Amino acid sequence: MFGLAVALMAMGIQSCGGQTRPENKSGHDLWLGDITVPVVAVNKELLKQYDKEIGDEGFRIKKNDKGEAVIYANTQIGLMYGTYHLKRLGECGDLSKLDKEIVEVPAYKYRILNHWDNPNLTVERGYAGKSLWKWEELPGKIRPEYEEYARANASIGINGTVLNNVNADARMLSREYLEKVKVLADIFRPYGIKVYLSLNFAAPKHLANLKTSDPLDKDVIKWWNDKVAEIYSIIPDFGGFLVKANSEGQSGPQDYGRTHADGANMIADAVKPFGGIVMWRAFVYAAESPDRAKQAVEEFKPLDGQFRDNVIIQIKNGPVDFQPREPFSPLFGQLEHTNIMAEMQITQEYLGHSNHMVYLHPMWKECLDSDTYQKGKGSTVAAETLGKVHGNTQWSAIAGVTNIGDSVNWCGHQMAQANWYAFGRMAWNPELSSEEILNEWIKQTFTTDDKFVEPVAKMMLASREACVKYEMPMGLHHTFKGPDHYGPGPWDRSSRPDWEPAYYHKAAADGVGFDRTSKTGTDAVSQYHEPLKSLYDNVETCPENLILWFHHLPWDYKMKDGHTLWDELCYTYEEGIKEARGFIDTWKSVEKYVDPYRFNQVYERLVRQAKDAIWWRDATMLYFQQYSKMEIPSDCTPAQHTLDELRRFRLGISNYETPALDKLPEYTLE
Ligand code: GCV
Repeated sequence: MFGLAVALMAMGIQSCGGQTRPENKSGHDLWLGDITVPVVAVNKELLKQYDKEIGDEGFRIKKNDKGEAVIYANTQIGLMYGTYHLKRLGECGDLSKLDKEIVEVPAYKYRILNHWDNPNLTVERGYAGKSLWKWEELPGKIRPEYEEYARANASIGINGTVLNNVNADARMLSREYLEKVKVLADIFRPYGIKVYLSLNFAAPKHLANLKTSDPLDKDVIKWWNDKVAEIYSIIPDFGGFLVKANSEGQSGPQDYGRTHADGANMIADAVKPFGGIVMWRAFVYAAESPDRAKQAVEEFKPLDGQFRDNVIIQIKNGPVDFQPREPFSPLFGQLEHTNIMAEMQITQEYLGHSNHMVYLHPMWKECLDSDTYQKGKGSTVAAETLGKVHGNTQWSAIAGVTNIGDSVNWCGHQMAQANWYAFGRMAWNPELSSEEILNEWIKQTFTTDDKFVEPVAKMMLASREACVKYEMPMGLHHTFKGPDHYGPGPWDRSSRPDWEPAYYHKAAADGVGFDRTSKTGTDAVSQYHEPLKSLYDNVETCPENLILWFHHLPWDYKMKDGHTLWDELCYTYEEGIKEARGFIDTWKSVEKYVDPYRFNQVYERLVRQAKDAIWWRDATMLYFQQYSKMEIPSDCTPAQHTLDELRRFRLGISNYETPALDKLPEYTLE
């Protein structure tokens, strides 16, 4: 029997070998150390000759002739990753995999979490309490959570973290805050994690009272060069910057008549001598545009080839904004001479916050596996972002907007930790299936007993598609009420047309859906390469799960199964409701395998999720009914509220909160 040695303790791994359940010092639960590991010997060897195949972060694990597991790596960090891998095998009951040599190398070079945390401890779109970073206590007081966070990330291969919100407070670059950031960087360093910061493009004005922040102004350039040198004198391995510029009110180079390339290159030149990178976001859109989904390509394609080599354009998975289902962003297939990376959202901004159980890996994998056809078949989003399509793998990167806060279970919902875990594992190996990753997480977090693992995995694997069905099926998108992005409100109004649901669903007497076709619509389809362009353009071939993304169709349009579009929408919502209802039964059936605290935490949220599913259907279909004048089929769950009641309902939460379970519309589950 194999197992792990006490040496693992040095890695902060709790190899308990006995029967007690280890606790993190902070009392916060993680997948690490929840399950006992059989204890035997492990040797770790730093290779004397550089092994090119495994590089700086990879490792090999081989048995020696005494039958011990030996981890080989070129670096301490490689040994650490190998150790965590071995621990994972032990906890998942997979030690038989050691019968063959194991070689693991991370796919993406930069595997980065993005925190949208503010200095005042709020977290934008954060649903797990306040920020983990207690800025007011730093640098003096160090909380145990900081190291636990590092261990958790190291165990899944994360090697970078952007500590603050992309809607960036300029103060983060002040000396005062840099001293605080240094403390975190020092804690994370042994775990192979570099810190990065989001910058406010107008920092020269805010922090140094310069008259301008124009990226071509010599004083501005000097200010950034000096600031970057200061940062590296405090944090020698600082990773670089993430930038949201000229988007949603953030300052940027366009304020001075300059381009995104001018802005990004100025920062890139400053960090280049220190080995830093700039992740420049492509999340840009202006209120006047007739189609928000087209704007990233319109702005960034003309700049292709103008960015420095240490700039990576960070692109959200879909062309609009982290909706439950979007087609992949066409920008992934439009740049040839520019580094690109994907930004996934781990926090469930649009998928029920931390009230809903939604396992997100299938959504991310759907994006990474999508073929852009840029250089013919096989130019998948994964291949593009790994740099394989254009033969430039040096800057491969992937980012995930985290769901981590200071709540006792880190992510607000017990099951949401699976998304943090899955993001790391996917960044390490995008080929792993949703099921493989999920099984690992469940086994390490709860139990390896099949009677628990199988039904829970089945339920979680179905959860993303269920969420699409009960929130916004068939390509509907952005039908939320209010900027909190929790509940339905297809009628909602805002200060900008592109912040109103009607901009996206376009429901009217003649039908529903956004016409993005080439002949009658915005021609967004032309941003995709063939054969996708024609596939999406033609209503006959457009996948029905995206049909209302690309087409505006009459309510009585005949779907492939013979239903009218109206009935199909009703029945798809109904499936979502049934599936969400079924999750409660599944969870009840495994009660005896879970401690009461975690059982109840998940149970009460699953009940709310099922109620929210009916709420979504009621609000959307009752609203659409005003235009379609068609009846909801009698074999669907009856509506429990009138449209007027739902329109009057106010959630009253900020963009930093998840709604309390008892503050949501009353619904009865049969
Ligand atoms: C950090 C969406 C969110 C914003 C977020 C923005 C972004 O619009 O609602 O809260 O801002 O995306 O990704 O920059």
